[in-house]
Amino acid sequence: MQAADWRGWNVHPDGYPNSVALQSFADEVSEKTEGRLNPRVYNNAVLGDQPDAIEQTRSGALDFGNFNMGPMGPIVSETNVLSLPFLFNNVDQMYQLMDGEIGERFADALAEKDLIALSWFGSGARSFYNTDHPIETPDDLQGLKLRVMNNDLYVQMVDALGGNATPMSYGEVFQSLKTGVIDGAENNYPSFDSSNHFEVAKYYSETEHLIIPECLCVAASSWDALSDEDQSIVREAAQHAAEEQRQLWAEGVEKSREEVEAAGVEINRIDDKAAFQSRMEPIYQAFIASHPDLESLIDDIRQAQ
Ligand code: GTR
Repeated sequence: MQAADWRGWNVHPDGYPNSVALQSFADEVSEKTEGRLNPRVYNNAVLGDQPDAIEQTRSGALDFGNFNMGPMGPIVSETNVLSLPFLFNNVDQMYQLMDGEIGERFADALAEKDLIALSWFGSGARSFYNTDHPIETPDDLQGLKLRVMNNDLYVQMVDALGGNATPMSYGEVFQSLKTGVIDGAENNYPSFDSSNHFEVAKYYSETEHLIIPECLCVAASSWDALSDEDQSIVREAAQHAAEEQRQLWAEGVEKSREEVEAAGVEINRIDDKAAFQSRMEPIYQAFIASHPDLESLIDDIRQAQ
């Protein structure tokens, strides 16, 4: 077989847990295939924004990528379940479920759309931040213009909380915060930190409304072109990368939290999230009404916790 160069998409900068783990994946694959396969990771979304990169990977124009299941929803409808707010109780339970039979169900759905999910990365819990004031109750979101990822469920989520949702690509958020086009956004600590959003948005409120897994996904056409031996090497390297990412993630969350706090961000914990959760009920009901086939998957996830 001829040597293949694989191109991989990554939204994050150098040094971010995912970037480090993706590089380890690339190195392990090159080494163990003795150069038959040479993956190269392109950081900072230089190959396009996330919805675009997902499509490019489906078509085989890109070979792999680390994708969040949020922007995956419009393409692989089953993965929308993972964008339902407050679905998982915590990150550990998300990992446990995604590593088991539940995760296989999502991987099957992705495979039907030509994406081979080889392992699951974490992206912690996402919370709201803004330039104006702390969010303590849902009423504090009233009237705030908030950026969300590209998925209609997030528009519904922000609407239900009284804010105005603006779907926008990740790369545009910093400038939009600075110029006042938006008042805030939502993300985990490492992204809030590495994107520099914390320089503008000085209030971070721990709503922890979304715990969304991410995949290390390979294009089906690139995967099918591999020998059995190389497929096992790639799969194993992806699993090692996920182990490393989760470890670095856990450390990174704490580090980023401390860094943004030291930079003057006011952080508030929200011990009782019930007021936020109860506003999400209509979203679950509408989702189940329009996707009755996915109700059992939601039930299985809830019951397993
Ligand atoms: C990050 C996630 C990215 C991207 C980004 C965003 O936490 O890792 O894949 O989805 O958030 O908000 O667009």
